[in-house]
Amino acid sequence: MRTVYSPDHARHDPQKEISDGALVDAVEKPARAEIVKARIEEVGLGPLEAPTAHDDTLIARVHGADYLQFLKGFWADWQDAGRAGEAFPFVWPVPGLRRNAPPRHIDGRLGYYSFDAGSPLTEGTWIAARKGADTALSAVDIVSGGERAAFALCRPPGHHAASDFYGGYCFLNNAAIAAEGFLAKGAERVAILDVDYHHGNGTQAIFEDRADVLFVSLHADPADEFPYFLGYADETGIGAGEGCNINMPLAIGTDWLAYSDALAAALVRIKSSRADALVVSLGLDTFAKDPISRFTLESDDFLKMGAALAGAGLPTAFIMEGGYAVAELGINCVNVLTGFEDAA
Ligand code: OKP
Ligand code: ZN
Repeated sequence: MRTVYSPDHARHDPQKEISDGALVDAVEKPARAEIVKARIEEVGLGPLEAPTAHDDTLIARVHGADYLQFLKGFWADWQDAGRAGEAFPFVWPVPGLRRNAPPRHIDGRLGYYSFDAGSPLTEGTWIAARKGADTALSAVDIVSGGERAAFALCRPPGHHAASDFYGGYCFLNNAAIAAEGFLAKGAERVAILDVDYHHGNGTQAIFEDRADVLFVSLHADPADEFPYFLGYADETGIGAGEGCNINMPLAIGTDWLAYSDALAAALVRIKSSRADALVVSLGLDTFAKDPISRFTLESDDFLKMGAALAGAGLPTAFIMEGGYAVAELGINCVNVLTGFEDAA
């Protein structure tokens, strides 16, 4: 399998994040992508290729123009305001306040375009995220060119980013952009399967009123886990998209036995959707030793996950999302990809 990778992911190198009431070491680190790259090389998964440059057309189908402008110009604005360190928002326009236009003040704009205080915005965030979108679109190009599958080693992740806000370590929604890529290449319908431990609230929000993109997500019950405010089973889609959003919240402690049942059900739904292509939001934070998550999958289970995904029988773009047990992240991620290849 061919992998798309850019060293520019490392331009997003947050040092600290706000978590559990403290400023602690950031977990969404460049080492995550580097250990996956090293494992790809170690097992000889296939070539590593630089992303090709794509213009903003498909990104603009996913994100608002003003949000993109905010991200692109943020670091200069932050510096103009006399700030030097990593940026964290601290006030949000929740229901009861107004969210009709971005405020002038940088702190107001930070809150306007975000949903959590746990996602450091740094000097290199925009370039890394933008290159991540190119990475996702380049994987779609490879698959559209005839390969059964390709892997986009995106970093930072994307599935929490909605059309006009960031959060959950995510800034541009790479999986959503990949889905738009398949549609632009002629797919009539695309399925997105999100196997990250956390609900992909951004991806859901982007597509929940549309029938051309089916979103299916397996994740920790949001009543007990981030992002808390989306991802419940009764969110089935809106308007034309009714029936095209499927959330499968799973209990804290879920193991492969229960997980694989839910995955099989998700794949049945995807197979019956007549989708022309599959985007997998590939988070590896369902791993038992993940430091911020509470499922109990083991490394070998990721081989079985890959084989199950191949059973959908679709051209597939894998998009890297979360996974924070860095020492085992390369093994777990590449296990999904080799499990897929061996079964495809
Ligand atoms: C991003 B992805 C724990 C803080 C957790 C948010 C987690 C974002 C996960 N104390 N912060 O879905 O892997
Ligand atoms: Zn996650």
